[in-house]
Amino acid sequence: MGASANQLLATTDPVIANALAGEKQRQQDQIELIASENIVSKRVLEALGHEINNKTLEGYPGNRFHGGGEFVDIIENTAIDRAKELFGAKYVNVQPHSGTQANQAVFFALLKPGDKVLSLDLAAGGHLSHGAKPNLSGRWFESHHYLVDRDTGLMDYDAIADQALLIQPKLLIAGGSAYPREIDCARLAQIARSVGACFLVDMAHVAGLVAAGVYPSPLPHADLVTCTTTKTLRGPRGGLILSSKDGFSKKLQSAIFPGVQGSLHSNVLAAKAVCLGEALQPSFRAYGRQVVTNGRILAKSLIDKGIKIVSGGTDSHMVLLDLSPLGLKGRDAELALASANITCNKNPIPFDTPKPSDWVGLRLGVAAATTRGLDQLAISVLGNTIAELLIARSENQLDQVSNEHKAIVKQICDDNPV
Ligand code: DSN
Repeated sequence: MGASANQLLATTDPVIANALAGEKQRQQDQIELIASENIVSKRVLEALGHEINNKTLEGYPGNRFHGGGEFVDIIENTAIDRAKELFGAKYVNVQPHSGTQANQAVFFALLKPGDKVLSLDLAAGGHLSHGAKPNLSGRWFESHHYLVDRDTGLMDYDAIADQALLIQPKLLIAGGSAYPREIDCARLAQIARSVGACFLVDMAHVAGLVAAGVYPSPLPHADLVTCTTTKTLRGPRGGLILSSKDGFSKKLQSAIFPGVQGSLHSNVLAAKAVCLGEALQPSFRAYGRQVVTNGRILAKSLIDKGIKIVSGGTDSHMVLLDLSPLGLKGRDAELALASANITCNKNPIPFDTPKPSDWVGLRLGVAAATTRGLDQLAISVLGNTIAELLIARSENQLDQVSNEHKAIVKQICDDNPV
């Protein structure tokens, strides 16, 4: 029997082997609450680590620029068919290397430099690739952003309609990285139509919940939908473009290749096909239901302990904490949770300062924790633990509690192995 990949690295490249082993152990020992992360199956990992990685191909199935693509063609066509079935799409491109590149391709297909884009403000939960100033999308296009209601933290559709009328964007974008609530895509589609804009929904964070039928699908309303396969969809790092409308496929095919990408990533395509196949199984619907339940339980357990939650709750896997009543910054809160082996990230909240070190938000997500088996009870224990760590940090009492809380987290990790 030949040596496994890990054994080979252990003898030939111990620096990398040790870092990989350390990361694997870290994933077992820490509760992962970064909302964009998940734990993929061994089948997805098998596809990612397969020799198909060695294959270079440009173009699309049946029309490649290199020979020897017959097996990748099977894989790419299967991934497309599965994504169509899962999301009820007419058009799917599975080649984007990331969600950002999927969005870039949409910009490239639909807009000219200088055209106007209207999207959710970054601090209100939008994404860099939706026209944020430091991103190519914000440098090359005239980007405008809508906010959320200052009191409720919810999207204000009347205000968006007024802003769209004033700005007359060519592209209206919904979705992002930190908006925990359902989005009324039917209303946004109507707003887009009223000003002659195309409507793009970036469902990166909620794609798995849409697939599981526990979050409303944007497909019937949006002209185009992009997502990653990484987050709640529980697949490899990469993106998808989907549409249930006619008329975009030709432009989008050439926008991805040769527009913004060269050769495809054959192993990632195989892993996407595997994850999409898994998402079609009944067990994935059960997973999605548990994610949404766990998100609500996490929000409730924090609120019960007096922690302020942006928008007062969640409809998804994600909970956004407003730490300002505790006098804490997101980075301090991130470190406080890290002291008990809980991993998360500082985040801006609506109307927050642009300076990351001063952000007063903390974003938590339960997609990965749910995959490793945490149920309502474990999530509620975790919620109480998080609240106590934050309160202790705000009262400079963290040293007194973090050992006790580390033990609670260890028990949860031991009970739910990765
Ligand atoms: N957009 C980033 C996030 O949500 O964490 C990475 O995918």
